Amino acid sequence: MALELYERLCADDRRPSPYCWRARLALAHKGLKPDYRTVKFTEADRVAFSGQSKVPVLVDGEAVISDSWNIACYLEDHYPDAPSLFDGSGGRAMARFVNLWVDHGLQKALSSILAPYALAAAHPDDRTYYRQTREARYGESLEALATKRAVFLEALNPVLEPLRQRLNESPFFCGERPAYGDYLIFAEFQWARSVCDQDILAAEESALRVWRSCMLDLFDGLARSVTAYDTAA
Ligand SMILES: N[C@@H](CCC(=O)N[C@@H](CS)C(=O)NCC(=O)O)C(=O)O
Repeated sequence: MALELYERLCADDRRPSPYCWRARLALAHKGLKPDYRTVKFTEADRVAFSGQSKVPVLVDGEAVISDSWNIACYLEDHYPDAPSLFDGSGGRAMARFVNLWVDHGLQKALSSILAPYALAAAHPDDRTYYRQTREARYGESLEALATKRAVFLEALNPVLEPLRQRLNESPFFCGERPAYGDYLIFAEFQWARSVCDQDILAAEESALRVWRSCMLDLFDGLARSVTAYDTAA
């Protein structure tokens, strides 16, 4: 049956959306290879069949699933014989917590740094939309936001501390092998390397860089295979 993942398309065929990377990696973990359908920001009508306007959207035969968390749960529940994303109900609850922490913590800290870069990485057809929506969100111009990069980088530092400490305990956040918690966190750094020509982890001497490199190697280098600035990460 047809398996299709609708995901964000940016300039130079970039696929930066962290939400879409969550779904890409969850599918790969389950050994599933979808056909990718690309959607620009200004083409929300292309996913209107899902009853909402955002990506990712997964189509699996008759089933249509939007929202990255719903997609992960759908894959876990409908492909139980493939490797588990959560490792049980306690693991699912913990992954949900990581999901919420990433959305409200790590992603917020990164987005102030990345938004100005993401404007240049947006598809040319989407740049006006991106500027208008993001400047409304931040309450200032993207150029004004960019002047505060050093302040935002300093604010990111303590947010990364639990990640550094956890990775001193095991090679992956989820233990000896990667699982959905790793994908949730990695997707943010994949976003960063897709839009920003300056490595967000350049100053890191911790296991975080080693982990990112391992994540880039997963699934025959799935995350390495797309257009990104930081090809050496
Ligand atoms: N909670 C959703 C969020 C999805 C989301 O925000 N996707 C972005 C990907 S770029 C989007 O479609 N944004 C539309 C917009 O900003 O207009 C999820 O986890 O999938």
